[in-house]
Amino acid sequence: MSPEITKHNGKVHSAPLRSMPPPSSFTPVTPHLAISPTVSVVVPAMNEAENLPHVFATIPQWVDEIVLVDGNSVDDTVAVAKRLRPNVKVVTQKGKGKGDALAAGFAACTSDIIVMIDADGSTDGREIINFVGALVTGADFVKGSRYAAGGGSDDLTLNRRLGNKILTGIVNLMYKTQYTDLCYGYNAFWARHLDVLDLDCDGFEVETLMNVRAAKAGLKVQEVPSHERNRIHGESNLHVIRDGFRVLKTIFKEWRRQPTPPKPEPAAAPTADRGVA
Ligand SMILES: Nc1nc2c(ncn2[C@@H]2O[C@H](COP(=O)(O)OP(=O)(O)O)[C@@H](O)[C@H]2O)c(=O)[nH]1
Ligand SMILES: [Mg+2]
Repeated sequence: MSPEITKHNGKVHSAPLRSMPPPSSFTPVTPHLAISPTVSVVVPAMNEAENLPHVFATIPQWVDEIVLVDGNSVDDTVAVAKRLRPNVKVVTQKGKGKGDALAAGFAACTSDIIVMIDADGSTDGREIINFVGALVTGADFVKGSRYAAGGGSDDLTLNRRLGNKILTGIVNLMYKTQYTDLCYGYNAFWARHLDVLDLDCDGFEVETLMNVRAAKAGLKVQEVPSHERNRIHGESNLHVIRDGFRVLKTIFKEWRRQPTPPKPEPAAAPTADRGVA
């Protein structure tokens, strides 16, 4: 609830609201909650035709825009996406890798909030509300965590678990963060912070880069619990050793980089109050 709104004797006093958008600009997202910002969901997908029906079925209808970033798939990924959601925005990535795909997808988004989920069925679109809820109540950047209370994973092998734990520990030490999970593909943020993230990497180090840059810029980062499922069809494109080293290199490279200062929240733009009703 916005600090300007007070409740007294069961009555809501909403008199001196700073920049409350008109009621018509609020979208109901649950029976108890309506939000004013618009929401884009970015889905990087490389040969995920079989998984997309499951993934798209979990994305709530109130999401304003779905951006599918196709990694030059050789299956029917794009055709299936268009059949499922005729208004899906399809972006074909020019380079290679998940990082390159996300950068292209983020650049194509037109909403106030950007959420990223995977196309393999491991991340559940029904959790999007938790990420958006954290953003509209004050967070700048929201990380899904499989290790926060209420989270979990069916998809973490022993190697991945160990690698993620060590890499998370290094980031926490170097950047004074309290992250419980580093290499997870479910995150959300206000689009105005794209400059802070300034993605310039190719591969699976992308989530680490985002988490480190968000911390270095002093963004208000919040973790929400998330449950990762097994990919439904197909094989993972991640190689634990190769990609683990890419993550490690990213962590150390970022140490020397000057952070980009975040943009302040706009005071009174039409969709800018990011209010909750
Ligand atoms: N567009 C695009 N998507 C990718 C690429 N590499 C991985 N992805 C997608 O990123 C998500 C996570 O990849 P995945 O292989 O499942 O890695 P894992 O979840 O770490 O095992 C899936 O939706 C993939 O289809 C890529 O090079 N381009
Ligand atoms: Mg996966």
